[in-house]
Amino acid sequence: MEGIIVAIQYGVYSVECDGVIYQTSPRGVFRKHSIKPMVGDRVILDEGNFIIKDVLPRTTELKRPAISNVDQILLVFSLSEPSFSYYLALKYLTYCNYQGVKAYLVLTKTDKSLDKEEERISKDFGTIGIETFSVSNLTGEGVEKVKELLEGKVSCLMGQTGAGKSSLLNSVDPNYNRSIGEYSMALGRGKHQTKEVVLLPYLNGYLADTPGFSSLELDMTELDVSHYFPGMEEASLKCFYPNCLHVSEPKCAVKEKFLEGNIPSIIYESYLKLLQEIKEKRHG
Ligand SMILES: Nc1nc2c(ncn2[C@@H]2O[C@H](COP(=O)(O)OP(=O)(O)O)[C@@H](O)[C@H]2O)c(=O)[nH]1
Ligand SMILES: [Mg+2]
Ligand SMILES: [Zn+2]
Repeated sequence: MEGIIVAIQYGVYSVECDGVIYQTSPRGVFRKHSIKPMVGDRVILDEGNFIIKDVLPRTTELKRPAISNVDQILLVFSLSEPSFSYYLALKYLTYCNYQGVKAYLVLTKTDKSLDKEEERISKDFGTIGIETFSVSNLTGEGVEKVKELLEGKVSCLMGQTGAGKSSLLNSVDPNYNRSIGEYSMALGRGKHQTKEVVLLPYLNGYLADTPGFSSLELDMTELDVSHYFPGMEEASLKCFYPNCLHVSEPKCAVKEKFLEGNIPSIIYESYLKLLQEIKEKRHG
């Protein structure tokens, strides 16, 4: 019978089949062929001993967080503690694009935003085709809109520790009872509360809570970034030089679009910063 791996904890694989959770393990032969089942995998359980006997082909596969078959990613960023970073948000968005998974920006802690910062951010990201949702897990404002987005999909929450991912899950359904990390002022960052990837059932779909991380190492080249940075995909195909990095090359369609269009300069500056970071990492 077919099921889905919803959690892997201490070598125990939890597989959900028609609402029933089976605590099982993969067939020994997987290890020999170095197939490592992951959370999100659609699997076939043996009818006799309930061992995982087959892993069905994946539609998508993310390494960090390790999860497969995700339909959409909700990039959760808080407006304060930690404060919003255009650069980080764009870096994550580039990663999602590169992985071929549709991503949305979810801004949390609107109850703490003084100058309606979320409206400006939402407008800025709209110029590069990114849809933004704003929520407060404290007042519940904006949560209904997020719920609509989740129905019938496998959605993965991603973002910095302390951004409010687990809180958002509890806002969506208090029965999840996800443990919430206290944001530590002393450390300047939240404590790791969510330790592993888990899939929670939600209205004909699933929601994945993931551990937050403070840095994201992109396994991408400069050329990858120059193509997958949000808003650049289409224009980058029209640049005169096929390997154009959109920095100072002539007849660059991306620079034209970004500098002459209404795209805020902070977005193009974030691109240059990301490009520089990748370059330094690759060339030492
Ligand atoms: N004021 C306010 N605090 C929030 C909101 N969302 C989360 N928090 C707080 O932010 C901290 C980190 O939340 P948590 O959900 O554990 O973040 P995670 O690490 O992304 O899962 C906790 O102290 C939450 O109470 C919000 O919308 N408004
Ligand atoms: Mg968490
Ligand atoms: Zn270019």
